[in-house]
Amino acid sequence: MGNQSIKTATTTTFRIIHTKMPKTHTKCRGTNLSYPRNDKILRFPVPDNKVSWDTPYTGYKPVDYTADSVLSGPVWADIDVRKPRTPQPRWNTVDGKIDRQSHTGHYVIDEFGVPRNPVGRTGVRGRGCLGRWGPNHAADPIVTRWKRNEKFEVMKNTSNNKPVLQFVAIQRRDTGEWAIPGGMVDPGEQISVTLKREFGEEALNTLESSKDEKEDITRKLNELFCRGEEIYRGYVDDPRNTDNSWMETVAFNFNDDDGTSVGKFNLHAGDDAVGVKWTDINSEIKLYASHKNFIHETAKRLGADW
Ligand code: RP5
Repeated sequence: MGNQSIKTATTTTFRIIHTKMPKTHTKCRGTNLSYPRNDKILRFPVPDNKVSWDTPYTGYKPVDYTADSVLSGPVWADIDVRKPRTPQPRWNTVDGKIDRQSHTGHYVIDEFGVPRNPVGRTGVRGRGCLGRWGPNHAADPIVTRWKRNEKFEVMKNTSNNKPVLQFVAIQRRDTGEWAIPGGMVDPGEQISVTLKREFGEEALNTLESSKDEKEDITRKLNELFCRGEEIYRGYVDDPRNTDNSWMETVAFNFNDDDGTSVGKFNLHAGDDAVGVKWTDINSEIKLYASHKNFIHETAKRLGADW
């Protein structure tokens, strides 16, 4: 599919660019790798050449694991559809308000009657700590500004003369890793709304702001977020992924080009974030899941140093 523009109900205009499926995943498989938030659960080893479902892997015995927090039946989770006489979700479509479509295309339903990870084996069956069977949809706001000195001049990398870009990174409470302040798309929610909500909650702590502060933040966010550039749409190499549940995202870049809007905000970590900062972008950064790829793509698009 080529590039196209969409208009949402909030008249936000985004340029959409479609991206390809990753060839493999690395953060959700490994030897001696325990599952996030439960070090008693060890992933069954999946070497590079056994990731693909097309390659036979005799003796592949992934552990079947779904966290108690998911099995207890919160609103954000599906029921265990593998139990007999359980109503089946409508896979590969919008099922009521739940979007069960994958950005990667049509996914396969496996021999246990549940979706099969489109990238390949992970060494864990079940849902792990993800709520949905199949794709779990998220949205990632990549908010950027140019790095400036005291005179407000854009700073450059002296070795290649390219301007240095910064983005708002949050530190995740669960793994301690730095990440884009993304979050899950609520059922029926527009991505443009998720992007603003998650950025406000995690990077500006709007959940604890006063009414006046919230109004000011909302106005500035509306101005910046009304023009976004789609960077990525698809599978996320997330450490929580399993053979039957995986993360997908739509990542948008919002660049405060002249540094006069969000570039001047006081950042405050909130919700699931324990830290927040403007972070210099370069090839050395280490980030959660496949977020480094999205940041690299953003730097390329804006002609920034990498
Ligand atoms: C990642 O998990 C997505 O890219 C997004 O940043 C994040 C959403 O999950 P939570 O932060 O809500 O746990 O895969």
